[in-house]
Amino acid sequence: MAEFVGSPSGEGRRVVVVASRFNEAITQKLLDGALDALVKHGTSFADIDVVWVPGAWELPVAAHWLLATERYDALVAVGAVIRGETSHFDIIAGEAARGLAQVSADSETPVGFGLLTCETDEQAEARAGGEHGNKGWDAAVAALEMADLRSRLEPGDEG
Ligand code: INI
Repeated sequence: MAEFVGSPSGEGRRVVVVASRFNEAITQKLLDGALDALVKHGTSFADIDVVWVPGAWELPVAAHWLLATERYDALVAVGAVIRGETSHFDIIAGEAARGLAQVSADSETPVGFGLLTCETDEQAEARAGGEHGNKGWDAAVAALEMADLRSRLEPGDEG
């Protein structure tokens, strides 16, 4: 039996964080959490790019452009869709999530999912450095773990 698990080491990894500006008070905190996680796990600041888009809807296409450059080992997407503010919450949240999953699968590159989909501002605050942690941090750590797992699963690396 062989067992594989990635380690969230950022050393030598090039990572891009795509942040959506809608609900920026929240998304800035998610971005800060993601950057903090990347640097604390060994990613060099010089190897991190940050790209802003208007809203969650625009996250997938920006992710697609960025991963098509083949410059990055992982991408972290952060955003906040809050139901209280929109009747098309389900469309934006659902399509952003679906689009990011598709981009990750198409590019075979890890995409950390730091998109909050909440009922209220309070729920979003709680997940952006509040009592439920920081989902930007969590998404960045997951992306690093997956980038490492990908390296371990590459043919010829099975020991
Ligand atoms: N974008 C978000 O990221 N969060 C939201 O809560 C939101 N609301 O409420 O509408 C939102 N809308 C903007 C959308 O993502 C696009 O930027 C916009 O429709 C232009 O394409």
